[in-house]
Amino acid sequence: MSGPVRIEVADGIAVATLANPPVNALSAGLRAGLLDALRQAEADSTIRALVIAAEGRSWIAGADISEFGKPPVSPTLADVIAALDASPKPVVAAIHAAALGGGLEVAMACTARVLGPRASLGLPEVKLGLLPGSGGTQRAPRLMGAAAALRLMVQGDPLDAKAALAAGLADALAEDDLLAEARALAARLSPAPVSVRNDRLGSREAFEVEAANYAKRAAEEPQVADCIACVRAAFEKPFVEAVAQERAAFLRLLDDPRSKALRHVFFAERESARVPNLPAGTQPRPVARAAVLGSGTMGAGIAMCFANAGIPVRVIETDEEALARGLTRIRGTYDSSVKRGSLTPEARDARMALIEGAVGLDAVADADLVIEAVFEEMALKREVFATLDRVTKPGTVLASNTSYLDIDEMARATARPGDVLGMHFFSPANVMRLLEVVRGAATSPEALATAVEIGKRLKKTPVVVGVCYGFVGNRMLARRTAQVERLLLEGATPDQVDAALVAFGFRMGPCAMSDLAGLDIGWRIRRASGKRAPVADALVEAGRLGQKTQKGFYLYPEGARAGVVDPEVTALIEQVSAAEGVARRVIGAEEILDRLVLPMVNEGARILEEGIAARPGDIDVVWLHGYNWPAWRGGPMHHADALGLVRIAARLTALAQQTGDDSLLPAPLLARLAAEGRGFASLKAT
Ligand code: 3H9
Repeated sequence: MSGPVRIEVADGIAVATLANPPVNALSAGLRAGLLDALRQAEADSTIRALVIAAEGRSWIAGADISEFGKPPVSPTLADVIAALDASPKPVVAAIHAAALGGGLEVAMACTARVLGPRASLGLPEVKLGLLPGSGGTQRAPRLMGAAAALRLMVQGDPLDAKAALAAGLADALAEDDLLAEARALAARLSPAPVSVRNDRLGSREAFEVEAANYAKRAAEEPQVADCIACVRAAFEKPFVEAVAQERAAFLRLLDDPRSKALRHVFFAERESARVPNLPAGTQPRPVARAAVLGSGTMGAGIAMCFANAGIPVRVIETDEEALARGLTRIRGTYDSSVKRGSLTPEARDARMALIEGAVGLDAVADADLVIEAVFEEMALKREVFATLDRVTKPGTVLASNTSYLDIDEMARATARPGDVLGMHFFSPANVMRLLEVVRGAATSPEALATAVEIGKRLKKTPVVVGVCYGFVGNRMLARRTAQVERLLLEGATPDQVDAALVAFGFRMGPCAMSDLAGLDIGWRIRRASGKRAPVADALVEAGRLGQKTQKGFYLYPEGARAGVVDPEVTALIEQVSAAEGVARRVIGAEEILDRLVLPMVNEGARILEEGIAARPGDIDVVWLHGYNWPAWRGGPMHHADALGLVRIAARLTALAQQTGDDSLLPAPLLARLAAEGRGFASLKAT
């Protein structure tokens, strides 16, 4: 049989093998193939039972997410599941790998489930802003109990084979021959639909206790509230009515902008990992050893990323004292993880054993990749790259962790600019997932592929960007920071500015963030480039450097983490406004939000037009993983599309007029797309 489902019959048992690469998503073809297999088994009197097996890295990864929002194509998943449920012959799922979402729903509609050792079973729909929509909210409670089923759905993380078996989701674990065991089980079973059993639901009390754990999330995430309501319906309604409730909730959530944003994120994250314009067949160079220059906050964090990934790394400093400080810093971070219980002492020791300290640049000689994290000063960087060129072996990838500076200028300090690129980690480097991989004018495809590959090995989300001041993330952030300064000068207070972004979904506002990072960082950068920010400068000059001095935009009495409003700051800002000749006024939350977010979108449009980012989704991924943009808002460019570019262009024009700041005028690309009635997402197709 052609198509994604192959059927073989032997000894009265039919085995339907699914092959729909890469992950066996339940596309229309796979659904039709499954239904055909079921019909064939039903119609053929020589077939006693059916086994559903699959090839590839997943058993079934769930519904085909790319079909969501498009007109439904028959047969639907509901049709397939209804047919499984009503099958007059037993059906056994032989699960060798991930059965997720709709995949697990298919498995749960079978008579029994046999797992291979690498199987994993989960209902991750909440992560896409959805709930299991093909009976999962009713069958999972009937197999594993309502409380455990709710936990599986709300947490969204899969169970491994042993845990799934222990939870009651599966009937057997096959250590050797999965198919043989599934066939043997199929031969002796009779059909027994999960939908009609209620013996394992567990107590209503236990379920309500579990549900109470998610009260806060349910208030913020509609899909969590729906999971709770649907599982509760398993106690209160007949199966068919509860499934109808689940279906209605699924369709409502599918249309919710928050789910659309989360689905966009799913695809944008995967697309950003594909490097644009890389010649076919480009191979990354092997990296067995790395070296990091500098053991300050960034250098130490980067070295830990390598050790965490099992890659030996040498940390290089200019003198013994600095090196000792750096290694103590690393050890201290691991020690706190051990104290928190997130790392075992053995794992800490194993990681520390991969980190070797050395003094002097000669120690990079055997490294396959060197990342410099020295002071942000071009003259120093040039000197470092010139030396690296001399002391490293041919083919070593030479990377800078600079946040702003020109990679091409650093590359020109070497005789091998093809090996030079940027690897911009975000602080804290051992925690933040974003890695901006900066492609210089001369960077070779192999060096670029190596940096991206190593980023994946470090469990980062690499995004390839071009050379410009601040690359993608910091360049856009600068637009927001400039607006924070203007808003404060014109009448807003730090807590009003922060509240607007927190209400939008950020965990922290920009003023609180500056206090955390230290106001002196921006101050030093401004001094070096001859720029001013009257409010922020005045705070630094008054000794208010942020949390480390217990006062910045806010007060931090006795080292408190959350700042409190300080009337002294309000008075100071008012003085600065007067000195700058800026009249203060009350600024509403809506204007604050527009002025913080829309100039960033505008800069994103310029970044796209200049080719600094290849795709709007890449910009979104940068903001999601480098700056904690709320995932359910999809990233700045997705958010812009959701708001509508016509509206944004009009608002930016009005803001430019109101403030006299021409940089707020719509960027040409934004203006053009708005005029054509298009969004950033449409750029993919052109
Ligand atoms: C659902 O089931 C709803 C139902 O309850 C009700 C329905 C009515 N659809 O991640 P990878 C693509 S909601 C379409 O790099 P890995 C992915 O885009 C669904 N495409 O592989 C990528 O494409 P490309 C619930 C999908 O080995 C390629 O496959 N299920 C889907 O690192 C490889 O993906 C989920 O949420 C999909 N469902 O990880 C599970 N899944 O190569 C989502 C993947 O063009 N999937 N693709 O970039 C995953 O978590 C991971 O993909 C998985 C494999 C763990 C399976």
